[in-house]
Amino acid sequence: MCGIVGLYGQRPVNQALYDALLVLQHRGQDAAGIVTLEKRQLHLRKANGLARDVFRTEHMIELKGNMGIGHVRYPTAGCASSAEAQPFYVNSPYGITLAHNGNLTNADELKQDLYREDLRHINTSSDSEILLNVFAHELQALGKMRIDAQDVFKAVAAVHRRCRGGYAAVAMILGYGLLGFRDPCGIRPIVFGGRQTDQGYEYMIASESVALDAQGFELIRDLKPGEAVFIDEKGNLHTCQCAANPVHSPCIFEFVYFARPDSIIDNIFVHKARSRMGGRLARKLQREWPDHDIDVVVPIPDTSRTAALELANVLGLKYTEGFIKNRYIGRTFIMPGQQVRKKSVRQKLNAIESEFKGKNVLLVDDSIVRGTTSQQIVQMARDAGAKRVYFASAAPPVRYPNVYGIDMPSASELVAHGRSEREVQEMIGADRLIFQDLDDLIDAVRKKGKSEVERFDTSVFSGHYVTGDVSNQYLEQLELLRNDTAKQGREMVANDVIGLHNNT
Ligand code: PIN
Repeated sequence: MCGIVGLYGQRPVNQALYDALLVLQHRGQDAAGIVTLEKRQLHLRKANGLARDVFRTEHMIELKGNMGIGHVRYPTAGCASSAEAQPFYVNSPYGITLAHNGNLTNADELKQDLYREDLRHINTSSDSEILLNVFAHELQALGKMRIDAQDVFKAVAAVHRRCRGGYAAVAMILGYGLLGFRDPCGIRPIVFGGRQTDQGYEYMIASESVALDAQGFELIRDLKPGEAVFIDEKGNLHTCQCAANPVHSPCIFEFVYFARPDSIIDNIFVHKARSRMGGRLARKLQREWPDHDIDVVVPIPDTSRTAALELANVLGLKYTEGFIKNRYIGRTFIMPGQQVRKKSVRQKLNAIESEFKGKNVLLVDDSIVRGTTSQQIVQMARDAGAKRVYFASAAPPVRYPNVYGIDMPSASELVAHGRSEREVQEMIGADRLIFQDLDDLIDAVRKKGKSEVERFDTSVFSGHYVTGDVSNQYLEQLELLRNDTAKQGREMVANDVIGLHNNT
């Protein structure tokens, strides 16, 4: 999962892009990058780290120009080296730079085709570089000295025909304009908006509407699945449906956990969706456990608060903040050759004893993924004196890996993979565990059928992949790439190269 932003401005865009990346920082803390366009010259700064660490005054001064794109990375495919920070650039045709959120499920095949047929070299293991080169090749294949918006859309249509998976992207084509596009299932979110300034009209394209809000851009709308928007050099907006059979299937996990609660995705308020999740879960609890003995509802900060509050309201139970999160938890410094020390949950969260002592508490979290933090938190509640510790998850059990750009653990590391709910309850050590039902989650997000969304990508819960082309062989490869042992190996290589850090 990553955050992307593109800006067509009437004045320098460096500060506005930086501010947008800060607002999108929750989508990725691994690396950040900005590229701006000044006349016919690109200025690029990208590196590993948080946006605030990557961009110093000396970099900002160099990021000149009235148009630009930015990216914050959360690694999905590929390793975590700074060479994979985005945006990526190709000099031909015209000079194109691109930033991408998502994951291509046919990246290996595309890489081979690019090499053998399109005679293009891919220098990293990032599928974003692949996406850029497919787009560049298709634009080049038109064989034109000068292009217009329709040509750009033809190249996007070809990208949709060749690429599989989830992708939302922003790109700049030198001498032509700013482009945004979304995959034919609309899995990853992307919106665009505008604002009037004294100098003229400006456009922003971004992963989440919150990036627009923060700078006074009016949300125009989400890109439709398969759609592209193009703002030409003169500031004219062009839009086009570039996919043959778009079926809107946004990722439901954005609503469960990843997106900011103050964002609106596909016309759905994320905050409201989370609140409805709490309501649905409360009604399930009432149905299945009418004679419960819960004294108090305690959210596990931060995401679950919205659902936990509504759950407590519906059940008529007391809601209290029993865990305090350390906002200043920083990076773990490691010395050369030393293993990364994982920060324990106790360093991030601390229990307030008075809220637990002698009580039957219902802990609420947005989801249970690995179950490792859930288990530690249950133990913390017991240590703080809780009589009984119950646990509620606002999402169903996560049983399958994500292949569309969310950095989920491999299947074998998911606590609910191949386990019953009862077994998960035992693993995390709770006295009782209640999960949201998938139908309830869908209804909660869709506002009981009122939204235009046709269906959601619910693959991490159901194992059903909306693009219909995810083979067992692909999932097996993913298991090898993503399991902890593989990750540790890559981390050590990356640390040797960059000589520092790891944010845990
Ligand atoms: C964390 C939100 N949320 C908490 C992420 C823990 C799963 N975990 C997914 C629960 S925050 S575990 O609120 O945004 O800080 O199941 O993997 O242990």
